[in-house]
Amino acid sequence: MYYNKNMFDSLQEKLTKTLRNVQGKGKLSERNMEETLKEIRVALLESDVNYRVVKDFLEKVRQESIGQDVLNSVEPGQLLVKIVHDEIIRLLGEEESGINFKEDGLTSIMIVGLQGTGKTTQAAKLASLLKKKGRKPMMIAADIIRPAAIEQLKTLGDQINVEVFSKGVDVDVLTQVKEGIAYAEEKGYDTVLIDTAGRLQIDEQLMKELKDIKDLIHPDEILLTVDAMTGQDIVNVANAFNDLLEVTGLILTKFDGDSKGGAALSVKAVTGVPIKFTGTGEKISDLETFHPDRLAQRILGMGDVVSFVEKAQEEMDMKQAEETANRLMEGKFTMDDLLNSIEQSRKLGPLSSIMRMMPGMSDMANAINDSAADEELKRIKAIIQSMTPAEREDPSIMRSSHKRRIAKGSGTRIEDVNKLCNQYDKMKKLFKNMSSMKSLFKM
Ligand SMILES: Nc1nc2c(ncn2[C@@H]2O[C@H](COP(=O)(O)OP(=O)(O)O)[C@@H](O)[C@H]2O)c(=O)[nH]1
Ligand SMILES: [Mg+2]
Repeated sequence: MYYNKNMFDSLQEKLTKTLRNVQGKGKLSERNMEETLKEIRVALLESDVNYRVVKDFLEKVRQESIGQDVLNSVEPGQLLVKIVHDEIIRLLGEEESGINFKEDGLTSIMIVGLQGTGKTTQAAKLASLLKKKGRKPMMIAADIIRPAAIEQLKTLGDQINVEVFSKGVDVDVLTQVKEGIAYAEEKGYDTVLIDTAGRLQIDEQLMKELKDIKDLIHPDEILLTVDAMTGQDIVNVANAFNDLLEVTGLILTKFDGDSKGGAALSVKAVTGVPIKFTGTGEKISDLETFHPDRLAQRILGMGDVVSFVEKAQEEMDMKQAEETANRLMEGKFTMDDLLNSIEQSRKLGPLSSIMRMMPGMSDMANAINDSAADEELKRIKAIIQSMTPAEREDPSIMRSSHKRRIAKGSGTRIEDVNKLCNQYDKMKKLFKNMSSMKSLFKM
């Protein structure tokens, strides 16, 4: 899970502060414990978590704490962190729940939700995700009140190379869906995503239309998009849809926004419907499978190492990385290798957001000046690019005159060039030592 902005920052800050106060304490007195629980309560409520959810949450934490004999344990503070962490996971849904695909034949997924919550966008994002996983998706335009809505879906379909079935605005919705399904079966698609209409508010007509579609095709999934920015009302909306349609999963959209996040935390607990995906931006690739444990870790400021690694693997050119690693181990390390590794790591995003995903680094991340770090890396890149191939291969051949030329060519100072050369030497030595160790141990 990768967040550009930090929806849960303020909750995280408060919780870590509270939990830090009790961590390291040899013993936790009853009064201490009560105080901590009170602080957690305030933090949750201030972050918009539903009050009943908060009550239940604290009750569970208290019970667990007593059950685990926190008051006498060696490091009660840490245990409390663990208990709170587990309870947050419980809130969010204990396990990941993906799409229920039919073993055989066409899987149908209805996407429902209020207007503007991101149905059409998520339909396309999901189609694209499924396609990447080797499925053959098609989309049906079932929001046919406005021609623009059909156009929007078609444009997205073109972008991701997924066919969109639509007979225009003159056909009624049920016919549209029915013919769409028949068409998908005939064409050998294995998944259809149905982009339905929404309204600004829940109304009878909309609900009837959705119910009729449901009764007609008995979809395998009914996914409800809810806008994380909506706040507390999210829970009411989700309840209303679920009561009528028995929603099978939630997609929390606009997770990249800066709402307080608490409503998003409550929605699973209140409705019982699992969160399946989060929408984290407007781009097609901004849809992520929801991992309760990872979000819980992040909320507690424990970092999100798993996501970090995944993100890294996704973005890095693995083959190139491997080649570089091999060269390093052979004791060959050129300026080009250095440049490559810098460019690879830049693909992960701004330094501060990378740091934020590491355990215990969030304070430091806040202190990082991304633009300064960026400047430094740009400088290094310019310097390396001003070297001749021979110099990149073996920087030790460079004399002062060469360095002056490079400084001039890259718009830097000769001190900058020297600094880079020193860093390079250090790294090279380090890798040499590593490779001699490797041969020593015959790894
Ligand atoms: N920031 C952000 N914007 C989103 C996200 N999902 C959708 N949007 C935007 O929200 C607006 C409404 O989306 P749309 O799919 O048309 O909503 P619909 O009316 O439910 O079909 C569009 O401008 C989308 O680009 C998301 O996850 N994050
Ligand atoms: Mg739409």
